[in-house]
Amino acid sequence: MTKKRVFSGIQPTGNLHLGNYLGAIKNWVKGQEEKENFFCVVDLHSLTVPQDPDDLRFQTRSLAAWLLAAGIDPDKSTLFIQSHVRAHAEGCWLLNCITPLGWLQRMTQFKDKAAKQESVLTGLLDYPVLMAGDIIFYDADEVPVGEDQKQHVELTRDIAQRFNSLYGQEFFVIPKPVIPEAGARVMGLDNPAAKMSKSLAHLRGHAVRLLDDPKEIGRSFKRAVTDSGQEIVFSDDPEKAGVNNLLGIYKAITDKSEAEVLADFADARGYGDLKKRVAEVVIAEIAPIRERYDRLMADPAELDNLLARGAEQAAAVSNPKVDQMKEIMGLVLPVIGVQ
Ligand code: ATP
Ligand code: LTN
Repeated sequence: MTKKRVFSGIQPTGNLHLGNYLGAIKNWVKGQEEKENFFCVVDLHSLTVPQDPDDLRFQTRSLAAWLLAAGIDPDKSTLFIQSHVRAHAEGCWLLNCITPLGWLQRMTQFKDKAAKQESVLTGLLDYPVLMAGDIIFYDADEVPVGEDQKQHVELTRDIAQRFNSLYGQEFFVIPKPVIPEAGARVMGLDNPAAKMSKSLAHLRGHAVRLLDDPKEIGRSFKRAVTDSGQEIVFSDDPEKAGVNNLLGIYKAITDKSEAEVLADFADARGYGDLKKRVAEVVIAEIAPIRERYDRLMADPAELDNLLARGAEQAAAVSNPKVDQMKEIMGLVLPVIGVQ
C-alpha cells in the first residue's frame, strides 16, 4: 500500500512558541514513520507582511534548525525552504488565474491581519492561494495544522476542485485538514480567551517560547491567569479557560488521556501546584530540543546542505506537477534546455 502523503508549512517569523510546537511540530514529528512527509519553511508567506531582510534570513535558517532539533528526521521526511523550489511562486500565479477574488476576501485570517496593517499588501490577500499550491503541487492527502488554518485548507479543497472541474480531470488530489485533538489551540497564558500567538510573544507572560530558559518558563506559568476557584477540571466554561488551557498543555505534552491527566492532579494542592507541575513537563520537553538547536545553529554549512537536499527532493515532485498544469492550461512548455 502506498503511504499517505502529508504536507505542512510554518512561517519563519520568529518567536516559535508552545502553541506552534504542540499544535503543529510535535504532530509532524510523531507522524513521520507511517506517512510520506513534506515539511516546508514558508518564507514566501512571510513576505506578505513587511519584513526586515536580515531578520528574515536569520529566522528562516533558525526555524529549519528548530524543526530538526524537535525531531524532524531528514532521512524520513523532506524538509525544505519554500523559495528554493520554483513550483511554489510560479504555480501560485496559475492558481490565481482560476481563483475568484471573493473567496479570498472572505478569509478570516486576511480580515484580521489586514485590520492590523496600515497598508495591506496584495500578497496578504493572496496568501491562501500560495498555501493551496504548497499542498496540491505535492498531491498531499493530509495537512496537519492548528485549528486556525482549517479555513485555508478548506479553501485549498475548493481551489483544487475548481481546477479539476474547469479542466475536466482529476488532476489535483483533494486534501483534508488534520487537526490534533490536544494542543490544537493553546491559549495565551496572560489571556486564556486568545490563542497563544507569535505576534504577541514579546509581551511578558503571554507565551512560552522555545527559546526561553527554564527559569523564564517557570515564571510564565507562575503568572498564568486562572480563576478564583480551585477546581482542577477540563471545562468549556469561559471562567475556567485558564485551568483548561494548563491541563490541555499537560495532556498534549504527556500524551495522556483526560482521565489520566486528572488522576495526576488528584493530589495537587491548588493552582500553584498545577502551574508548577505543568511547567516541569514543559521544561523537560523543551530543554533537550534547545540543546540540539544550539548545536545545529553552530554549523550553518551542514544546515544548508540538509536544506539543499530537501529542496532537491521537493522540486522533483512539485516542478513536474506545475509543468503539467501549465500544459493543461494551454501554455507552451519550453524545449528542453530552456529552464
Ligand atoms: P501569528 O499568531 O502571529 O499569526 P502563529 O503563532 O499562528 O502566528 P504560524 O506560523 O501562523 O504562527 O503557525 C504555525 C503553526 O502553528 C500552524 O500550524 C498553526 O496552526 C499552529 N499554531 C499557531 N498558534 C497556535 C496555538 N496557539 N495553538 C495551537 N497551534 C497553533
Ligand atoms: N498558513 C500556515 C502556514 C502554511 C501552511 C502551508 C500550512 C503555509 N503553507 C501548507 C500547511 C500547509 C500558517 O500560518 N500556519
